Amino acid sequence: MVNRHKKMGLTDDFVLDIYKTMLLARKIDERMWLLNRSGKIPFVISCQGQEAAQVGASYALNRDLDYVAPYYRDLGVVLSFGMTAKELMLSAFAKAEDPNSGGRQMPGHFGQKKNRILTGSSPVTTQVPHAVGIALAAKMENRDLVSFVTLGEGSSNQGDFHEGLNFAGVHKLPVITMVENNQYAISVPMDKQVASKNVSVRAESYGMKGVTVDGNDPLDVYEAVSQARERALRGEGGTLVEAVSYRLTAHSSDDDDKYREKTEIDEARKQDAIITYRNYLIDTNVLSEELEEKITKEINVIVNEATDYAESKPYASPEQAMRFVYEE
Ligand SMILES: Cc1ncc(C[n+]2csc(CCOP(=O)(O)OP(=O)(O)O)c2C)c(N)n1
Ligand SMILES: [Mg+2]
Repeated sequence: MVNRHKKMGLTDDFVLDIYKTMLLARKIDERMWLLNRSGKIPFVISCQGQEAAQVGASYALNRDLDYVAPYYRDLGVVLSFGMTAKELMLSAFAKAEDPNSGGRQMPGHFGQKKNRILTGSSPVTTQVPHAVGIALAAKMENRDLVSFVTLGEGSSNQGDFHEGLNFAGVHKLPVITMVENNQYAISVPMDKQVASKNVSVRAESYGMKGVTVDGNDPLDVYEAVSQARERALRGEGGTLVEAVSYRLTAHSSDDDDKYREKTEIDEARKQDAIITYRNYLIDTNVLSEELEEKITKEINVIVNEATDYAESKPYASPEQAMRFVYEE
């Protein structure tokens, strides 16, 4: 087995940490589905199938400095940037202590100032011009940081995507845009969304570099985003990264995905990075079965504690409903 991470100059601890964060995201997500189906939380929108892209990309960024404008599936991004399992569960239960919105927003509307996670809106792609704005500020203030924004491939057909990337291209702004191509926009498959072979080719029209990577391979994504970050800091402008994987769950807890064949999902599950990356770590002796058991136990404790904590906390008081809406 070729030890790719060593060739890339990455330590065993670092690549193991990527796996732990991916697994934590998956386990939180799976718990949320159980809570939803047992009537305890109202809504889930999953990261399942996209953890490798999300965590691989995040670990290539400076997680103490860079800004992120994530989209609703980015559990792996926000966990990497310091949001905790407890905080995510508080949001899922819509409790007052939820740092994202105090329980006001649907889950998946991430936002946390202390970790430089920009708050997002429900209309898809609005985060792109926001992230470009951060990149403009970074350039104007001569700060050595990048802004990182994600979206789905379906969302890359919205005007905000074109406007944001065009502006970033003209002004050579340090923004990395990652399209998480999971092959579907709710029920619409990729070939009914986009006529070009892939999304990354659009980069050329914005005068920036575009690259398509295997979204099931965290190291592939890591490499592409690292290079994008270096280019951005050298003043060479933005990059459009397209990470191709597959949406392993229905669009959301309210979607019945009968529009696609079960065999297609089964086939995609064979490429699930939670399995393939785990196998890579076993083959390169980073992970052993004992260590895996220990990690799984630790994550179970984190997820259980987060669930119990969030469930026991109070909802916001009715008087809070108008806060941040009207001047007080
Ligand atoms: C402007 C806008 N149009 C439509 C919607 C409804 N909507 C929410 S998610 C979604 C699909 C987006 O697909 P994609 O960008 O591929 O992301 P994915 O959910 O597959 O990760 C749609 C149409 C919305 N939120 N905002
Ligand atoms: Mg999609």
